This record gives sequence, structure tokens and C-alpha cells, in this order.
Amino acid sequence: MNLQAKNHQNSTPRCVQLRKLLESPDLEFLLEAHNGISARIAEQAGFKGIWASGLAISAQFGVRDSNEASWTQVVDMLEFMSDVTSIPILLDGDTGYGNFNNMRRLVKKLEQRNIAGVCIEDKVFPKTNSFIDGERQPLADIDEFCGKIKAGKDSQSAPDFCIVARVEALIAGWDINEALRRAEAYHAAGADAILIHSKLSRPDEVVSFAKEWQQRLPLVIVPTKYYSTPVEVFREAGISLVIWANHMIRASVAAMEQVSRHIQKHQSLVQIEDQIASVDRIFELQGADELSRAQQQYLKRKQTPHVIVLAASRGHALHELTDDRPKVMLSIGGKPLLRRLVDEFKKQSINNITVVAGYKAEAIDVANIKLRINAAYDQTGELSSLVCAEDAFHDDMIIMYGDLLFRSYILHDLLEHELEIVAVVDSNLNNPHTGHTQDLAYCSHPDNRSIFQHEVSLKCVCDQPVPGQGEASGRWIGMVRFRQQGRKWVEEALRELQGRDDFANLGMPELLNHLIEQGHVVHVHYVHGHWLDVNALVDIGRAHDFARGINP
Ligand code: SPV
Ligand code: MG
Repeated sequence: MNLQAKNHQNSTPRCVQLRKLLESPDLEFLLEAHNGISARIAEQAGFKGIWASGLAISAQFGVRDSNEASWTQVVDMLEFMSDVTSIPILLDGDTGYGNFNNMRRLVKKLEQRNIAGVCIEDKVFPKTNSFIDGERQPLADIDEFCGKIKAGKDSQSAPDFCIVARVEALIAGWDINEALRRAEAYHAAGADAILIHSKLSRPDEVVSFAKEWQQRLPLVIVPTKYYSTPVEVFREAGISLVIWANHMIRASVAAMEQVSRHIQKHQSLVQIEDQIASVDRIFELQGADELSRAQQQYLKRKQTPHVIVLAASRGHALHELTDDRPKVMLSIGGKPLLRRLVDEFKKQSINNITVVAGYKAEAIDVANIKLRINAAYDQTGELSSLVCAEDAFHDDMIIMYGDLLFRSYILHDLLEHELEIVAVVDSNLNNPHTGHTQDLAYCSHPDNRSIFQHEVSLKCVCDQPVPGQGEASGRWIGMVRFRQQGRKWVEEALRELQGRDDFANLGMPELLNHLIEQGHVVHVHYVHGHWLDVNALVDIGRAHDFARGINP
């Protein structure tokens, strides 16, 4: 569901919703909002409607509540507010931004943006906020204002779009009779509700007005100045709608002042961090989740595998080089091995990288990886580490050793395969740069090094030459990809192997061999050199050369 679609969550048109609020026998409430995010917050807080306050919208622009922001700027902001909400928005439309003709255009533009209604006040354009020299502000001519109401009503296309007429007589220092006279005229002109405004710190004026008014039209109030009045008083007086008119802007100003002063003074974010919304909360309010889902649906991006890197071992053969760090943090050509690996993944747009660490895990400071810890790294082997990353298993995953260096094409070419299990085997058994004898790969066919390669499968991976198997076809380099069913088979194999007493000693070759014994085909992707692993001190010099582009 995108944010726009969200608007249809409540299938009742928003102007109908607003009309229901105005006409409901219960006391209802609107909360001020002044931009998209505050509107969303108001809706999430449970409000059934929003007051798009002129004071707050002008304030968030940093201008005065005196029609300094143009009406189109206000309407643009309303569009953002409307797009991210599904509850009705009542615009504080000041004086309608001009005469009857401006009012007609305003109503049309508001309806186009799914705004449920507009409140206009009987003052003169350009108006000023009612709480700034209210008495000195001239009131509109009653007939002229009635013409504006009529023009607005005649130009609305949805029958339930609401026009609220705001009576400023009490603000301007007139008595209740003038207020009633005006309200009556606005009622006759077609207004859907009357907003009676007061600047007293007690509700007396509005309560007396309500008594006289006798609910001839729904009555709306803005208790900014008489805020301490319990809402029960309004309920008893027969008020329909209360507008909490400026509390979101005031709350955000107070928070911003506090935070900005603190950061300026302390040059630190430490105390502040827990007091402010998390970045994730901002993403949530922006609807980031929905965009991720939409990307999956519409952006047919090349799917890349997840990678699990086994990096728990110390690398004893590297002696004091690994006193304070695991092998994968050894610097090769100025960059830790693990960083080099992550860079290789990035080149192939692989971003989901899980590293299983163990020995000196705290020394691993490579960004953009998820860390899993095999706490028993010194008594267990690779499969125990792999189990620590089971939560990161994916329908397309590559499992590899953390001490590998390889030319980029090896990973790139592995990504081209669509088979369920593909292991990378180096057919160059004389590769001088991988001098140890581990992980000999016995395959169905040797590497014929032509582009018309047979389908080759792995028969087994062994540490030692296997009698009766003939020549090994190469060496498994410590990189294998599992797709679709392959993941399930790995999970099953791990379950089965975990039943063995010697599970703690098992490594990746045992996993591959088990899969083969279970009848699953482990396909072979042959390479011929162009990689090395770092196991012993002699490998370090080679690794530096490799990093500098000197070939193995
Ligand atoms: C507004 O919120 O802009 C209003 C209400 O018009 S008041 O500021 O109380 O006049
Ligand atoms: Mg206003």
C-alpha cells in the first residue's frame, strides 16, 4: 500500500468524515498539524481530524501569520499533509485569501487535494493572528462575508465539503449580540458550522454564546487561551468540535530549542540521543517500509546472494601477527583481509554480508557487515561457526572462508550459475601460491579449460589424496554457492551432522561430502589460479603481491 493509497484506507470520503465530526452528538477534537510529518503523527495519535492552522503553517515557514505565505504555498503544504493521511483536514483559510472570487478558486483547489473543508474568518485581507492586537483588526462587512460563504458553497463539487464561518466579533471587542448577529447571517448564507473565537482565559464568552446559539449549526471552538477549562464544560455547553490549534508547532519549537541549545553548548550528542526520535522512527513516518516493498515489486533489480564469511579462527600459524586480532583483520596491502573481501562483494553489488567471528571478534571493525559470534571458536570447527549464522541463511547464499583473496572475476562468474550447489575448484594443483594440500577436490571430470566445459560434479573434498580416486582434479578454494533447494539441503545436512559426536570438529569439506552422500549434486565451477588464502607466514608476502596485482 503506498502512501497515496493509504488515503483510501477509510473509504468514507474525507469531507463526509468531517461533516460527521461536526454533526456528531459527541464532542469531537481536531489537532493542529502544519506539514506532512506532523499530520501523520496526529493521525497515528488517534485524532479523527486535523486543523491545518494558519499560525502553525506560517510559523513552520518562518513567516508571520499575516498572509505572508501565499495561498498557493499553503495549498502545496496541504497536498503533502493530505497525501500522507486518511483523516479529514480542515484548513484554517484565514479570510479566504481575497474576495468571493478568490474563495471560489480556493475551494476548487482544496477539493482537488482532498481537503475536507475550510474555515474562513470575518476579517479583512491581509489578516493578522487574532491574539495580536485583536481589537484593532477590522471585521469584514457582513454582506461581503456572506457573499464569500455563498460563493464557496456554490463552487464546491462534493456536497459534503464543509465551510466553517469563524466569528471574530468577540476578539475585536464587540459583544455577544454582534457575534450572534453575524453567526445568524453566516448560517443563512449557507455555512456548515460556526467557529466562535475568544481570547479570554475563561470559557465564559463561548459558553454564553453556545447557550444563546442553541445548536442552530454545529459550534466549533479554539480554547488556546482558556486551555485550563475541562472539556466537560464544552460537552455540557453543546459544543460540537474543539480545535487544539497550535500544540504541534509549539511542541516542536520547544524540542528544537532545547536540543539545539544543548548540542551547541556541549558539542556532544550523547545526552540527546535517547531524548529524540530515532532515525528509524523518521523512516517509519516517511513510509520507508512501503518503498522497500514497492522496490521489490517494481524494480526488478538483479538479485544478489547473501554471503556468509567464516572468520572465527585465530590463524595460529601466523604466530604473533594474530596476537591482537583474528586472521581476517591482518592488513594486506594496507587493508584488512576482511575489508578486501567486503570490497569484492560490493563490486558485485552484494550488500548482505554476515561474518562469523570468534577469536578477538572485538577487533573486527569493518563497516556494512553483520557479525555473528562463535564463542566456542577454539573448541569447534567451521560447521559450528556456520550454525551461528543460520539466521542469515538465504535462498541464494555464498559461504566462504574469510582468508581468501581472489580476482574479481571468480565471484562474478560464480554469480552467473543458476544451479543449486556450485563449488569453486582451482584446477591448477601447481598453483604455487596455495602451497598447502588441503581441500583436494575429486571431480567427475578434469578441467578441460575450454569454453565447452562438461557438466562437472564434485565427488568429494579431502585433506589427503584419496587412494583409488585417481588424481585430484583441483582444490576447492573455500567458496560455495547454494541456491533455492540448496539452502534446504544445507539445513538438513547440518541437522544430520549435528547428531554426530564429532560435530565440533567438522569443517566445510564434511558438509560438502555429506551433501554428495545424500545424493545432491555439487556442481563444480573451475578456475585456474587467481586466488590464494592466507594460512601461514609464507602466504603473507604472496598476499601483498597479490593485492598489488602481481599474479598467482
Ligand atoms: C490558527 O491556528 O491559525 C488560528 C487559531 O487561526 S488562533 O491562532 O487561535 O487564532
Ligand atoms: Mg489562523
